[in-house]
Amino acid sequence: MRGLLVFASLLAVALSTETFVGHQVLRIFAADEFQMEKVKELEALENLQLDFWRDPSHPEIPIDVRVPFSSLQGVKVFLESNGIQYSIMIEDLQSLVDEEKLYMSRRHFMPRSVETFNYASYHNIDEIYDFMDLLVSENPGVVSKIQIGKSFEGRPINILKFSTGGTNRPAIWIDTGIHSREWVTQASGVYFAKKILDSYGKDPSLTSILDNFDIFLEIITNPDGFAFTHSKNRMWRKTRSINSGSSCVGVDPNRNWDAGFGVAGSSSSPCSETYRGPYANSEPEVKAIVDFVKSHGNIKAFISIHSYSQLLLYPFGYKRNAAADQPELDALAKKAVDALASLHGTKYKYGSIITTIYQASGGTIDWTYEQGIKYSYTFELRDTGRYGFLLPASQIIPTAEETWLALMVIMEHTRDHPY
Ligand code: 0X9
Ligand code: ZN
Repeated sequence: MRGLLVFASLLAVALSTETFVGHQVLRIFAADEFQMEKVKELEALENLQLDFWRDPSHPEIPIDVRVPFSSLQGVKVFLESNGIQYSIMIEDLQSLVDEEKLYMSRRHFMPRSVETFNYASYHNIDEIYDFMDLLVSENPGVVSKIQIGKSFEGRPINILKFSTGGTNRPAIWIDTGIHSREWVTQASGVYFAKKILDSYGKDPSLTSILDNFDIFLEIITNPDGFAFTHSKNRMWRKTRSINSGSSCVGVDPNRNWDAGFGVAGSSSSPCSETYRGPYANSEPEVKAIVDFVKSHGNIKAFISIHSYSQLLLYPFGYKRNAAADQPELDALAKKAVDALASLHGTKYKYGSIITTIYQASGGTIDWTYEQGIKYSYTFELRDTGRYGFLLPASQIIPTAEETWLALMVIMEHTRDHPY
């Protein structure tokens, strides 16, 4: 028996893939500030190894947390003894991970063209980088690839540039996957790339946008993290940089920007999922975008795409002050989420980050907004938590196509309101 156990653990080490056997995702309904504080006490206990998929925010928004098997009993007893309601949202996380793997493994043949690429499946970094090359080689007049930097582990950081000419035209930026485990976002990025090319010359609105603006699209914004979600740990969120003095790896790239860096709404602990890093722009993945945005100097809309929760958010995240353009940003957000809902009825909430979810400092769009990019938005795509980050592949296309409608509303408004 002992030998068998030793063998099993050796095997797990050899394969070194994180498993989630017995992990559950609990949905916690903290009814008031007191209960919220109680849940935060849990969050502070690092040995429980809790992974908050959705942090405590308002009493109306449930908290979602992945609990390893070894902590389950304790967490449930704690909640019950404090009278805090919860439900089990995901009974057995590993079975969802297994299903996703199985689905990916039986999907396909190597795509020889952008036409035969499987948009309804999740793909790894090699497949998406190959897709980008195919896209460029099939459409050299409209799309090109630019390497804007290298990740911590040395992977190229590539963006796609869609352009029909001109020099340093005003531009729209879209990024997906800055949090690596939010797989529906990278998959949607792939869909957007194809959609832009299919629409140019056919859809008058997209055509007029692309005749006046360049579009930059970064599909894999956190390449090391994304590779890691495929090879080792499906639930990896952060970058993969080594933290000196700690055995915990990675920085939250959405807490690493130079906007309210270090104030409340991020963690100073390298082991936290919201670790801000040693200093602003410490992550090469963030620095690459910062340098690009600054040297470009003419970006008019910046849209950073996350999942999950079904939200469309604008600045600020690090402070309570309303953005100077709040009325316009709010009205445009409403229009965008209405367009999004028109396709499949998917409901989004919208508002500023700090009022809609929670204080988050050092976030992408606070920085871009303070750089003068008025139309700075963050999406949180599907779902509201049934599957969370493990959204079934069957929802990729519906998610991407409804999101595209919202993106079009923001891009049209940007086109029609030059500043
Ligand atoms: O906490 C986050 O970074 C985002 N939620 S997620 O589940 N995708 O991790 C929300 C923060 C939104 N703020 C900015 N994008 N700046
Ligand atoms: Zn995210």
